[in-house]
Amino acid sequence: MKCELTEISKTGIQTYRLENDNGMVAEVITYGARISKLVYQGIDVVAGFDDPEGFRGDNPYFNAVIGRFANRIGNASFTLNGKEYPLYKNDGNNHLHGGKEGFDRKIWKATVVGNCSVRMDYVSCDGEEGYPGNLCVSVTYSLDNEDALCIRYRAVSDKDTVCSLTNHAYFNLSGTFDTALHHELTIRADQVTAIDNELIPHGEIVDIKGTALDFTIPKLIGKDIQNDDTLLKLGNGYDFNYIRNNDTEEPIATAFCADSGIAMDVYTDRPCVQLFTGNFLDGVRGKQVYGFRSAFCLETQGYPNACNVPSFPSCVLRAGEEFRSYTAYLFRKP
Ligand code: FUC
Repeated sequence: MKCELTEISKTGIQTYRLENDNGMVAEVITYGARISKLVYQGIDVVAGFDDPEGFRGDNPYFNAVIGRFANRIGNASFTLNGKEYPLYKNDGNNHLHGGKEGFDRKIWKATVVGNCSVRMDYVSCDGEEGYPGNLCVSVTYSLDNEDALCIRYRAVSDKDTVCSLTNHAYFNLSGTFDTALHHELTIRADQVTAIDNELIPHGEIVDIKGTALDFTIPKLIGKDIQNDDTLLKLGNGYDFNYIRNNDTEEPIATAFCADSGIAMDVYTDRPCVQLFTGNFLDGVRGKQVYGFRSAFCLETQGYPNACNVPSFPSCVLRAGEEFRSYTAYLFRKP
């Protein structure tokens, strides 16, 4: 097992390379604390760029840490302790994935913290993107010999704030990023948060058993994606927050690609996962060309827009308390 600094780009982005005893490799860069490469049995399963500088260009959050608040906040504002906090509107009238310059666009400070672990630290200042409180965030990537990439999130604020962190990895388990539609997917969730026509969850929770959104029984992503289900039309494909049924011992989701024989289990202690089927990908050129629906994302998260919906579990992080969560992507050949 090893973890080492392998490259410093022309603007100073550092690349850390983690390799386990089976030869599985994860590369993580300090720009956005992103996964730049994830190679399992010779197949790189994440989208990205060979040159870390490539991530600075136009791409929809490729494999980055998302914060301070993952997914959307309706109307780009929330009220906490009686005070209203206006946020940056970077998605129509709404706030998406942390704002104009979210955690995905920051340079993080890297420290090797184990024989196959690197920790990335970032301090988000009071008022950054409109959020209250100085928030110290650390995200630790570890690769183990079970072929799992584990991400541990920690954050502490000096004022009450809101916090929900995720990683926005774009996966394709086949080796080519031609299409994501041929992956068989399981999501252990009977419900999603309903959305309005700006994709904002407003509080309603819908039962999806037996509908086109249902992945409780393994199903190809492409099977029902053209269905005229109202929510699917709104999302222009899958772009939904699934609320887990199961406890955290079992994966919240599993993806499988018959072409490569690779399966990926997603373990997390978060209550939800956003399935996004690359509906906004439009031919970004990187290691490969990433076209419409060529990759899928399983973004573990708290309830989107929770800061505006009292019936959702709270996303408030009190001053001095620690936000902690983890997500692990386990790779195997069944
Ligand atoms: C996902 C989606 C959003 C957004 C982004 C790029 O998180 O929920 O709709 O487009 O990815």
